[in-house]
Amino acid sequence: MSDSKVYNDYFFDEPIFDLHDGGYIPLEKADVKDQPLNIPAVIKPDKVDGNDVYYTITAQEGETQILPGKKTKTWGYNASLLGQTIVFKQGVHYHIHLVNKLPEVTTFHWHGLNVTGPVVDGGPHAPVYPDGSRDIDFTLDQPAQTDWLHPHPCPNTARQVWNGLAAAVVVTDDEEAKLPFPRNYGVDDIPVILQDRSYHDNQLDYKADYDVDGTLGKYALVNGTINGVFNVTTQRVRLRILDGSDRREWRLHFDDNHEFTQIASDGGTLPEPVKFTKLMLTCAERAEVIVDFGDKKPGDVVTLMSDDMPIMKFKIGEFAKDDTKLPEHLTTIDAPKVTPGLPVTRTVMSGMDDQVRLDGKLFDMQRIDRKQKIGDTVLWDVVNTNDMDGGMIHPFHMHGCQFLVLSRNGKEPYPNEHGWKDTVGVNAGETVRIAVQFTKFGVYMYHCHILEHEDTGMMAQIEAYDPNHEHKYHLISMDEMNHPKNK
Ligand SMILES: [Cu+2]
Repeated sequence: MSDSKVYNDYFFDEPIFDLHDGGYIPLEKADVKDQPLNIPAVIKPDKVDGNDVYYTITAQEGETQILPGKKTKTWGYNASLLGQTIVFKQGVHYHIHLVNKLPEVTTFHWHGLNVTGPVVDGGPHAPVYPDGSRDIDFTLDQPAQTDWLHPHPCPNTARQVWNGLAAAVVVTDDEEAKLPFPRNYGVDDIPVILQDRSYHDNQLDYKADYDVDGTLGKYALVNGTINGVFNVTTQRVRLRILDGSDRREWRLHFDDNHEFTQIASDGGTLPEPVKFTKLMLTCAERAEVIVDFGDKKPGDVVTLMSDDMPIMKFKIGEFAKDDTKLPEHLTTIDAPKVTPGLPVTRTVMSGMDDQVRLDGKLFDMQRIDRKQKIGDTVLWDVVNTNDMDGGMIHPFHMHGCQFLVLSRNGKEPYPNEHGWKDTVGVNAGETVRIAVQFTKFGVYMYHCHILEHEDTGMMAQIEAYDPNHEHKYHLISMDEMNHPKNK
């Protein structure tokens, strides 16, 4: 990539951007004073024993000061809202005690982690009932990346995320640690969790705001803060941006058109840094970017926008000069060779509203829709048919793997899609070809990550199998998940 190339494009198909349909709710400016941006605390381990690290993660109710006046009843992981940030290191064996202090069943899904399914992965087959707990353990064996923890209980994922459950997961490794990236958490390396909510007398009311095509809120929140301000004390700041919304796409840019450099996507470091002035994320996608404020002086304010609405500010303070340049080559993606002789897997996302389907069907927790052998690399054509009202972008997510995006309607993927991903926004009428390899056995979900589409049933299951070791799975029904016989 040439050093000078700066992209000024959101790339996705503009006619289906999330602002044209009848139910679209544009962001509004909230009548809330600027306030410090919430930086979630990093979770502390219960115990460290050599290479074994123990955590307790509790899904809990709480209250959060979001708007002036009455606090808002919210949910979070070890926090009143969102969650403490969980930092994992490649190669470490983690033991996690999952506790549910919510009044209803939930699950703990590790979005982006390659762990066995369906239980450790935390989909709907791994319920944790109120006042109950579950213990999982896994050895983290994937590269540095930004993932996230969120609930996944069918059909209540969207409401539980809306209530506040979402935590940033930061994976580190020795290779990424050598790259000249900012990595001082909370100082020059911060999560930017993008969400939108409306409030009713300062409270959330999911039912009132519900939209079957994806629930939107009128106020933008970053890390749970409305009109948040981050004090910049270093020349370069790394933002771990996550679209943690139920439905909203974010079209990000700075008010002064400041450029920024993407260094990582969902599954970790990009092969080459990509410079932008605009970046669009669809639900559940992540982008790590570095913003170099070297051209700013103390007192300057740079505002991050989505479309025409300010969503947070960077207030420039004193900082030491740091003109560190990124190398042109960041990492090598070891693309697995496609296994010869296997057909292309074709999967179709169709419809809008309550007509959304995956491969023409609604989700059934007790049906295995596909199988793929562990270690095989299979081409998947992920299709978004454009059969209603001009269509919409469906963000396609797979559990249990990171995939490579090979093409969009036969053309090159977007310039920031050359790294590992677990979620890809598919335009209406588009076929996105991806290369999929599972490394762990399990039953995994794949679905649209507009959470209300997922809850409606735009989801299916694949078994990643090891022909030499048969695994039996107890696939519970949605009824059993929601109404345990003997919890
Ligand atoms: Cu969808």
